[in-house]
Amino acid sequence: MSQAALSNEQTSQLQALYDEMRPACLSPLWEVLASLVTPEPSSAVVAHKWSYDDARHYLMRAGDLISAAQAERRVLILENPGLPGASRITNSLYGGLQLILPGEVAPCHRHTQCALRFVMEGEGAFTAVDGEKAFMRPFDLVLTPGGQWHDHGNPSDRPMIWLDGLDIPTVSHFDASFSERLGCDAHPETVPPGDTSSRYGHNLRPMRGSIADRRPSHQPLFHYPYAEWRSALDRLAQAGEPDPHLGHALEFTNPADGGSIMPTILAHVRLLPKGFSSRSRRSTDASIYVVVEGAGRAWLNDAPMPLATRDIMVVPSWTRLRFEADDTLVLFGYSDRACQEKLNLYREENA
Ligand code: 1HN
Repeated sequence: MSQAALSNEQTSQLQALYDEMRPACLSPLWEVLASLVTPEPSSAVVAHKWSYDDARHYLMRAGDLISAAQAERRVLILENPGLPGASRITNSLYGGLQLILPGEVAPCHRHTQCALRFVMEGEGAFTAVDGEKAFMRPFDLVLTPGGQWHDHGNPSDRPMIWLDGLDIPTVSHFDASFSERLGCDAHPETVPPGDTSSRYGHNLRPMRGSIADRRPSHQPLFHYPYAEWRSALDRLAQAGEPDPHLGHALEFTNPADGGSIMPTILAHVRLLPKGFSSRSRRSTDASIYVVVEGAGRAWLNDAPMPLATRDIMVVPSWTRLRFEADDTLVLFGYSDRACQEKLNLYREENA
């Protein structure tokens, strides 16, 4: 509503009108316009950090009480404190910590939602995508793109824990969710582990239309091993100065088109050299960060957030953010930037 004050008489007559029209499913725009169309992003999402050890404690307790098969997926949702009960870490994205104990399986299913897995702990469990196993190590990134069958298994002798990042709220927003179970624990093995990385992981792809071109053409690659991204980051750091706002930063790309890993989610890693202080920036993509290595702090709208290894932090849209690295700080991050760019919504401001 504009600033011009309403008379008491007007207010009470309007209120009577609102009461009368409510059963007809009509309501006045002028009462809500300012909160619908804000001059800049205004979010219910709040900044928050989960300490890995605290979350792990509860996850292991859940592990004592329910099996992965019983739960279908044994996951603790990282629920944004500003969105209680909404099963989301930001308004568009979901985050959770999944535990799979030695010998367990998480049965095969597929759904519209796109998922990433970022390994927090353990080695030797696998995610199988369309019947191809990707054996996972700490800080590997594994994708289960929308529509592709996936199951998990842990043949190792240690618990395996990873961060799940999905676009569940985005898909819900469009009421476009489909899912189905395969009806057995594991998809029959289709190819040996590593087959997709051999075919699509070296800036080359099987000739389109040839019999070797067997993966979905829009989303072929699904394993981005830590050993590869970490050494790429090191080589980038040795090659030049850090970007003043981002440090040394690399986006994970989809080899099909050079764009983001999945249509709704962009993921990246960055390295901030010891002693580096980034300049402040803000962007419209609320982001989730995992501290892979090192220690330091983030400043969110001038409030400090200490960072230690394996901490998980969520930063709301349009929050001024900068980092200080006490030790070489390595971060993994994911956000809905890929989706916002497609909708021409993405904006950033570098101070
Ligand atoms: C899912 O498919 C997985 O496959 C994990 O590991 C978490 C949360 C909601 C919907 C689907 C998985 C999920 C999920």
